Amino acid sequence: MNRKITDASKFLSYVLRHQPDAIGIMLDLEGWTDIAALINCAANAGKQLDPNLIQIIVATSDKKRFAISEDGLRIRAVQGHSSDSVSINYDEKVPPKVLFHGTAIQFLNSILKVGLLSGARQYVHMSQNIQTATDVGQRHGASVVLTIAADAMYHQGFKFHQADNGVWLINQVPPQFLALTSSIK
Ligand code: HQG
Repeated sequence: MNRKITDASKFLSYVLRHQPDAIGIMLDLEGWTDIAALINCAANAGKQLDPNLIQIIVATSDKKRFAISEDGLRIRAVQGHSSDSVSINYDEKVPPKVLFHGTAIQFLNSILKVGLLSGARQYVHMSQNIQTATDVGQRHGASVVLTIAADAMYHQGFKFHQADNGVWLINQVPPQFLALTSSIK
């Protein structure tokens, strides 16, 4: 991916997930915003976007971070939000037996003590495969992968959701449902 696309993609993540106020756009509860208004407000803030660049970002995003509405007029981030103005009504979904969460070794003691917390984001993010979890953890330091007893949690009433890009979401994971992945293989 070239530099211009990466920069614009990071900018879109910033305003569509975290700080819409930074450029004066409004996100609705489902996270959607008008593409024309987004382009205008971005330009006023000194960031050049155009419909073609936005289409390329949406189509080429490795993690399918964004979606465009069927009428082509609106865009949203499909998950990863911290903004209070967004409250996506994700369907509840039955999880697979286990899910994985990649984190960095320096967070491990705290996580094993109090569980996985969503922190600044609205949800804890989990993946269905170990490689993705490993990559996610590596963003913060030396990666360690935790196995989440999703099936057991589900049967105890915890609610699981899955965003359109496949990322699994949950409010929190108490420590008793966590294990180091290598130790249970
Ligand atoms: C950790 C990327 C201490 C947690 C990725 C993580 C993902 C705790 C960090 C998405 C903790 C939060 C999300 C506790 C959790 N004590 N640390 N009790 N509970 N943590 O970035 O899951 O490229 O908010 O393990 O691919 O790393 O943005 O979450 O290390 O899908 O599209 O606190 O972001 O996608 O970090 O990543 P993050 P994450 P994008």
